[in-house]
Amino acid sequence: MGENGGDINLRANEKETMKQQIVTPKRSLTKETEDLLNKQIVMEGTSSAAYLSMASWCETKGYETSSQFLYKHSEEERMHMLKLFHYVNEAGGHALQPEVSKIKHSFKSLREVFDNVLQHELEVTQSINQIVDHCFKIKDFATFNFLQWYVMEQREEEVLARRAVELFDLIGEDGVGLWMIDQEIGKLEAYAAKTSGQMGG
Ligand code: OFO
Repeated sequence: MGENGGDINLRANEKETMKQQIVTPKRSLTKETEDLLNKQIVMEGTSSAAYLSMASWCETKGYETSSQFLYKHSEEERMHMLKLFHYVNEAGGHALQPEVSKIKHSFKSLREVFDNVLQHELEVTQSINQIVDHCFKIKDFATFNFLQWYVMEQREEEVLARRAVELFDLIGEDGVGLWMIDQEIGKLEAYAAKTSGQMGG
């Protein structure tokens, strides 16, 4: 076949690839959206593993309340991940078990733990916002709608993490300060729920 024939074949291949990107009767997700949701699955799986590791470190250091708080949050992150699994699979895609690696096991201080939590939650919010933006642009309103739960959840998660970091400045870490901070961490969920309620969440 001549050069033109090659071009035609190339164009046919491109068309085939494009077709695969388009929603088919078997699936309501584009491949690109599926990939973005799978990346979010990695983030939620990483959150769960990172918080589990932090919980364990806190437990070994005697920060009992922070440890319980983080164990619980690790479970919640797993639930966030599973919610995505079911959504992707029910929409005709394939949710992939994430590879989670490079989890930090030790920390310089309790403050470093919560600084890391805040930093991580800000990244998760950014990632969710990018997917929401993508879904809006391609008019995938079902996924856009599904992701609103995560938008609201991130608001609460950020309030929690920010408040935790503020406690270190408010109370101070000297003397019984760290013990008090650990106690206050246990009251944060009620505070975050109240605050997001006031924000309309
Ligand atoms: Fe899943 O909200 Fe935190 O990471």
